[in-house]
Parts: sequence; structure tokens; C-alpha cells
Amino acid sequence: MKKVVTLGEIMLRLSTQAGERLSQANQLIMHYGGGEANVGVSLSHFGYDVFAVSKIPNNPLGLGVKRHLQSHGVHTDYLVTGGERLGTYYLETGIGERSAKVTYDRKYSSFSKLLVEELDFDEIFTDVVLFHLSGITPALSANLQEVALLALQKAKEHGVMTSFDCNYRASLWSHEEAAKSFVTLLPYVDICFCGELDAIYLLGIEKASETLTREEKLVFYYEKIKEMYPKIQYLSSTFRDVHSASNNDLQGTLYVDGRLYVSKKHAIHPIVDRVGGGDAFAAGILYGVLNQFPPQDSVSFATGASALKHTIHGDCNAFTPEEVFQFLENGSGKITR
Ligand code: KDG
Repeated sequence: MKKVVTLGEIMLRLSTQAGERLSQANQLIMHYGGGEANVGVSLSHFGYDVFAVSKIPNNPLGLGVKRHLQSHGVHTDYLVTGGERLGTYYLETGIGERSAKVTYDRKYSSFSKLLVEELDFDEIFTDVVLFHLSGITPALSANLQEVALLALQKAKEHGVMTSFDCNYRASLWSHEEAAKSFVTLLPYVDICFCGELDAIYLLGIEKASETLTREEKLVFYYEKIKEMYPKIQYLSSTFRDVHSASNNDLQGTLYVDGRLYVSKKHAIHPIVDRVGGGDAFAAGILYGVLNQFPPQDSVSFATGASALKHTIHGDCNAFTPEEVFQFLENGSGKITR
């Protein structure tokens, strides 16, 4: 099996039951999540040997993280143990017209204290085909900015394909802080997940003309990004026409060799849980790229995988490639193709 590495915080998620407010809840539902680990879980179900790099506390929640990853077939050999606490987030579930709300409680987490000296990247990146990282990791602490940069540099030294999802989280850092960090990371990135707002606010690209279509605007941004970072081979993102917390249209895009490929539209209704939809999409693109699918198939597969994620609870997607293909094939009421 081919080896894949992800680096990021794995968090405890505590969510309200549908129709309850966090401030009034007396029962919370437990899941584990984390942008990069969610991508890893998907890729594990797609048949890859995934290794999660992270830091967890030596307590029952740290053990819970290990069990969560292992239950999805993700290897935990590179989890460093130490620090004080597991990063946590609370999710007030959205319903109808009311959107979901995330409250972070992750300051001083074990992962935020991870140091470069605690990781042996030469060992980690031996025989690896892909490394995935997101903009959440450098947002968490100055030492993690160092870890993220060294990880990308080392991955490239070892000839590993690198993937980076901008995953901007406004409650963690400002646009300016993110932009300063991303400019150091992107020269080492082969596959970048980045939407229109990321291009404008994080990569400093001027706004495209309003007369352009949505697809033309993306091509405009992606051409500029390619000029700035010529090593990036693939650029990808999703379009969401959000109708309400439980209803939206999802479309994916993939830009490669000067051409934008757009998936068919999935009308998702009802949405059971949208958290992790972007990670499921990213994993789908990575699966397509690693398997040298034609770009149109990669983006169709990824968007199908993401649409499926919206139908299940929790942050992780746990569908096999066969199930994604079957879903696309069925063209059930949920998909407009
Ligand atoms: O993409 C989903 C993630 O946002 C979620 O799993 C939690 O990693 C998380 C974060 O930092 O928000």
C-alpha cells in the first residue's frame, strides 16, 4: 500500500443535538475531527496507508484520538504524546435557516506545543507518496509555523508530492498573519486547495472583474497564483450555493495545465452534517491525482465524495471508492448530473 502522511491537530468535537443551542444544551455528542486528519481518514478508506502526525495528551482523550484514527485504519506511530490538553471545539448544529456555529476551546493544546525537535521528518517521509497539510496548523502557534515549513521542505527533499488546503479560520488569525505565513509555505506546494476569497485576502491577488463568470474568475485567480508559485500543479476548490443550513448545491473545480474542470452540481438536501465536506473533497482530488485519473474524473469523484460526507454525522468521510462511484452512478434524487 502507498504511504501518505498528514500533519495537523486532531480535536475533540462536542456538538449539540439538532435544534438545541449550545448555551442551553445539557447533552453533547462526541466526535473526533481535525482538517488534515479528516483527509487522512478518507484516504485510508480509499486504500492508502495513512500516517497522522500530531501531538496528543497522555490522558483518556488522547487515547480516544488514537482509537478513533485506528478504527479508520490510520496509523498512529507518529503521534507524539505530551502537553496538557486535547484541543476541543463545540458545534452548535445548524438547522433550516439557522447556520451552525463553531466555538473553539483549543488554546494551549498539546498540538499547539509541538516542536520541530519532536519529529524526525527523514524517517516520516521515507517512501511516502503524498503529504497533506492545511492552513489551520500554522495558525495555531509560532512553533507550528516552523513545523509546517520544515515539514513541507523535508517532504520536497524526499521527493514527496505535497498538498496544502488554505482552510482559513478567521477565529485563529488575521488575513495578514495568514498571508505572511502562506507566502513561505506555497513555494513547496504541488496541490493547493484555494478559493476566490483565499486568492484575494490571503494571496494578495487583485479582485477579478465582476463581469466575469464564476469559473472565469477562478481561472483569473489561478493563472495569477501559478505565476507567483510556478511549482503548484493543481489548484482546486468548491463552489457552494448555500440555500440554508440543511440545503445547498455543491460543485467542485480542478485547474490543471491551464484548464478548469468543473463537476456536475450536487443538490444536497437534507444536509446531515457539513463539517469536513471540504476535507472529503480534498481527499477525493488527491485520490484522483494519485491514481492519474483524467482531471474531469478527479473532480467528479471528489465532489461526489464530498456530497456523501454531507449525509453522515461527524467530521470524517468513511466511504470506499466503490461506494463513491456507485453514488455517482446512481444519480439518485440527491444529485443533479
Ligand atoms: O474541516 C473540518 C475541520 O474544520 C474540523 O474537523 C475541525 O480541524 C478543525 C478546525 O480546526 O476547525
